[in-house]
Amino acid sequence: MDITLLAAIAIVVVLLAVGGFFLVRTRRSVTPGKDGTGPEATGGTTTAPPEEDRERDDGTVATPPAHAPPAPAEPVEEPTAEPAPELETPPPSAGRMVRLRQRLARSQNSLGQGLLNLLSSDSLTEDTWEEIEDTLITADIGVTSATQIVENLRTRVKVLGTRGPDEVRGLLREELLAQIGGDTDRIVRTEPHGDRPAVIMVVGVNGTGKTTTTGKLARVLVGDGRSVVLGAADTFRAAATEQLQTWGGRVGAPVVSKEEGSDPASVAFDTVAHGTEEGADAVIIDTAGRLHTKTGLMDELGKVKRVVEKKSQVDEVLLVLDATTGQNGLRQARVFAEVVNITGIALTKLDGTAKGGIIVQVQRELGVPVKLVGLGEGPDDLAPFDPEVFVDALLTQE
Ligand SMILES: Nc1nc2c(ncn2[C@@H]2O[C@H](COP(=O)(O)OP(=O)(O)OP(=O)(O)O)[C@@H](O)[C@H]2O)c(=O)[nH]1
Ligand SMILES: [Mg+2]
Repeated sequence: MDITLLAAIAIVVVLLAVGGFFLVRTRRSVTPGKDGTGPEATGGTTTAPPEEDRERDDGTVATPPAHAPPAPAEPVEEPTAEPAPELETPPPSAGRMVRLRQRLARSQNSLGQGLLNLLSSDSLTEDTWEEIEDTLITADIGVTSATQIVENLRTRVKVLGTRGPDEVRGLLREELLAQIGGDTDRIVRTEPHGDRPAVIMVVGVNGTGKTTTTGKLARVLVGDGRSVVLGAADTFRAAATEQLQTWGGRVGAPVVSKEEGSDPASVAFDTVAHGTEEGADAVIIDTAGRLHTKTGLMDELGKVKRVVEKKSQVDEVLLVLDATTGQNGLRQARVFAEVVNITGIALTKLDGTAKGGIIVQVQRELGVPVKLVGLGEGPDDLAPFDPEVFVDALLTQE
């Protein structure tokens, strides 16, 4: 009889525990930065605050899987924390582009060598100048800039008289640098402001490299000794969140996320809130890929930014452009600039195209500088853009 009563009580306790568990399931989750420190890394599931209290949520740990076993009726020992995986130490931002110079030389060298050969021809005929202009245009530098470069070179070659290889290289270097903007301000605004972090949004069409760039940028910042919180505001696909969590986990950057289909603006808002609570230096918000031609999706992006601005100023809106898409990239850039006021370009996949001239064209068209360049699929293949290193790699004799 006693045993039956005890069994009945145990069943009631189990049912209550399971019911309670589903009632309090956290809607926002923060995947810890896996460094074993900070409140997020305490392990286990914690009680979610009520919806209206979300902002004060200390962001404790992810939602458990729906098939989690019911909570045991009797107290059990606290599970021992998993051993913290070893965190990676990415290289700092300084010197990255020099380190990746070979990649640039490999992809852009044909342009540089083509121009140098033409300019070194015994006689610079009308046809040669035309060919020089065509070479520049083929490299996506844009007609206006190509014409300007050729005009300047013609004048300077005339003044110079003789043309040794060094002179020719020097002239071309100067002209290309002038078009790229040797002294343009390309600083990515990642400095915190008093008690709030720098806020960076990453936007662009599908597959350009947004998530990768977000992850790589987090590594750049961590390499420079900064603390970073990532926001998975691509809520279209659960895989997008996982992708970002992998990046964050490797360098100890927490990732704020919500279930698939959630409002991206609310994830972005919560990311800034969490970054502020944590005293992070910077938050980087990854957004879903969206076609610039889909008005509804572009409106949604505008909303994400406006909602974040209720919490904080947005310091950077980085448009991620795939260098291999050429003119189409420019069309995308124009529409994004209208909707969210782009402050910088991250030009990816520059390792996979000889059309590096797009840097010149996109800056000229948008009046927005290229700030970062992606030079490979490796985790540290993102570098602050340095025009001199770029032009020198272009003109390197292989
Ligand atoms: N070679 C090369 N590949 C890159 C570079 N940057 C990104 N990629 C690759 O581009 C592919 C797409 O990258 P993602 O970061 O997933 O692109 P995304 O813009 O987030 O994609 P969606 O979220 O689906 O819109 C991946 O295979 C990346 O490894 C780069 O600089 N060089
Ligand atoms: Mg993505």
